[in-house]
Order: sequence, then C-alpha cells, then structure tokens
Amino acid sequence: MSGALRLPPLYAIVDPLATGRAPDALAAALLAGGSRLLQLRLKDVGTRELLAAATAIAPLARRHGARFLVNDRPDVARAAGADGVHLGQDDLPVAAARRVMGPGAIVGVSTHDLDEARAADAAGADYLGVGPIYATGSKVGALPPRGPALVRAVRAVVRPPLVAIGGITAATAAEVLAAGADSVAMIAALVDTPDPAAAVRDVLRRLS
Ligand code: TZP
Ligand code: MG
Repeated sequence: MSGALRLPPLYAIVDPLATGRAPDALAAALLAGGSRLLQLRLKDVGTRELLAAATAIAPLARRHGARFLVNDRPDVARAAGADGVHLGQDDLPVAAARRVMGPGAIVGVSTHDLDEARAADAAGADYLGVGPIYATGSKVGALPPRGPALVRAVRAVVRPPLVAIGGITAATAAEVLAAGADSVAMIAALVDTPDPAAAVRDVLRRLS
C-alpha cells in the first residue's frame, strides 16, 4: 500500500486452535467485541476451505470498518477480497505478494530478529510482525521467547509499524505496546476463552 499504515492496538487472529469454533463465527465475535483488524490463520485446511472462510469473513470485516488480512496466501487473500496478506519467512517475498494482490494491499511480514526485521523493511513490508515475545502454545515450532526487549531492539532499527506476537494477554499488552509495538497480536488470549467478544472488550478497555 502507499503511505504509512496506522494500526489499531489489537490485532486479533482468527485461528480456532482446538476450540472447534467456526472461523466466520469466531471472526464475528471478535468484530462484535470491537476488533478492527483481523487476520485469518488456518494452518490445517486445504485451499478451498481457506478461501471459503476468507470469503465469508471479508464482508463481515468490511461491515464493521475493520481491516482483514489472510495469513500465508496472497492468492487466497485477493480472491476473497481481503485487504492484505501476512507473510512468514518461507512464504512469497513481499514484491511477489504485491504482484499477486495488486497495489493498495497491506503486506505484513513475520520477523524474529534484527536481520529479518531489516530485510522486511528493505523489501517494503507495510508492517512487521515481531516475536515470539512470550512463550506460546499456538504456533508449532515457535522460536524461544525474546521478551519485550525484542520489540525495543527492532523499533530502533526499522520504520514500519510493529505488531508484537506470542503469548500476549490482556495483562501484558500494555507493557508490549510501551516497548514500542504499534499493535499486539493475540490468538489464545482471545480464542481459547468462553467468550471471545468479551475477551476483546477486556483488552481494549485495559488499553484505553
Ligand atoms: N507467531 C509467533 S507466536 C505465534 C505466531 C503465529 C502464536 C501467537 O499465538 P498466541 O496464542 O497469542 O501466543
Ligand atoms: Mg506463513
């Protein structure tokens, strides 16, 4: 996209984990709670199921004035009418994702250290994911947690907005934002709860 991206303080990830929740119902709850930025992350489904979920969520997000990103797959993001894509280190490079998605799409990149952060900045990422900050059970093969100090270190060397991720909860969100994150991403703290809408409300209330 052109121009600096402004992110809301909460980046809610639509990953049902083992809750059995349907992705579109989960997205609706996160939006109802007040989330204005969603990423769809479904690691164990085929392309058509991912596209179906993304296609169901895109209009829900639009109706709430929220931005909607798809993890891993620029092709699916574009086909579903999402606003952008979130890329890992093994996904398409930023330039290729932009060729797929067209101008105006938001392209974010996961980074885990200063070298990856500098490279994602140089590649023109609109925002950088930074983590894991705390221990997480939501990502297979996650690297060891680096604490808010990683956010502070990355903030000092790159320009794009930073989305901190990994084990962040309502109780720790403020300290991560204070370390220089523009937004905090959460899965379990929102999803693995009896009431995801209430969990979003709780985070937003504590940050306001
Ligand atoms: N990338 C780094 S940690 C993580 C991802 C996708 C998982 C974050 O989930 P949670 O439940 O908020 O720790
Ligand atoms: Mg990926």
